[in-house]
Amino acid sequence: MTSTPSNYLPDPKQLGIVAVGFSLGQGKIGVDAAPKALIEAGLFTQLSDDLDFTIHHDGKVHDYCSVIPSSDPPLHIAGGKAPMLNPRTVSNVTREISKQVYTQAAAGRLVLTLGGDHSIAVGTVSGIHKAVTERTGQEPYVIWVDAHADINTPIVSGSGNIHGMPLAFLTNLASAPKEDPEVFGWLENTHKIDPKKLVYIGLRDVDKAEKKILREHGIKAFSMHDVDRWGIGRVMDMVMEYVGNAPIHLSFDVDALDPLWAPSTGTPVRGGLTLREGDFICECVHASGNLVAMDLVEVNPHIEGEPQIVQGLGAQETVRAGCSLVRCALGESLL
Ligand SMILES: [Mn+2]
Repeated sequence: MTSTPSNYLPDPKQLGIVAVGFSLGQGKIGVDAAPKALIEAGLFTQLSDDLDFTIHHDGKVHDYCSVIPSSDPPLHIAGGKAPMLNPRTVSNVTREISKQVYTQAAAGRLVLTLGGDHSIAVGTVSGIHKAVTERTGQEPYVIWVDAHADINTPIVSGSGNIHGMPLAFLTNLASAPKEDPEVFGWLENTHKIDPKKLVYIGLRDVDKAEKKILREHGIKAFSMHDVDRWGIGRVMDMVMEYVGNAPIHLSFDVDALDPLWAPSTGTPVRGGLTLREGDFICECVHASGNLVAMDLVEVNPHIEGEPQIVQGLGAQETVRAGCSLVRCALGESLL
């Protein structure tokens, strides 16, 4: 297999992996078990043996117990619909993740983070942004592949689950709440990302307040409507044209895929991407030579999905889909 040269990595075959066993950005247990399931399905072997990566991994799935407070009551925000859930926990854990990915990216490695729920992106996006900007002088664009926009502010969030808010904090639409400035206070001292350097693909379940945010800030978004209209090929042409030659952080929520392909996830939404469309997105990002980091999140091996799915198969299929997405982003090609 010939490998694509990288525009931003000194040696594109050096891969840093951070395994994040964290689920408290949402309410369902099991998403913390994803890294173990992905590793047991052979992901690391596929990356090292088939795709020739040298893997830098500490051998652990992190649970971040040492930074999780013993008590973390819901945080009521003035004017908010629902209190933020596990606010200090998510803040502390994402701060650690930010340091972990920073260390890997500052060493010039491609960084793969295996989640965990999507709240962990507060850590991955901030840490990658800082390291890549320092190392290359260019700010990365974030390609966010997801059924949801994950850009609720704590005031408009209807659930209080922080996995629906990471992009609000990362883009500075939300900042450390005055009710407890420690919550994401650490993020105030890092770079925030420009909402113009964010592109969505796969949206189909966007809250009313989020639609307003996307419109008002001119955030680039390709919904499933666009995929239907143009096909995934043309959508990816437009995405890559928008991103230009900047470094890319791909944050892939497995719920972007239709539940037929990825049933084992906390908030499935019908009418999503096929597995091939998901793989195609990853192949296009790889082909640009600009990928510097990837997150794979929201695989929940404890959820079996729709009742018509044969017992046990849902989780297995979702894990397999996740491995496929990662391999495609990291250079696997059909021919
Ligand atoms: Mn998400």
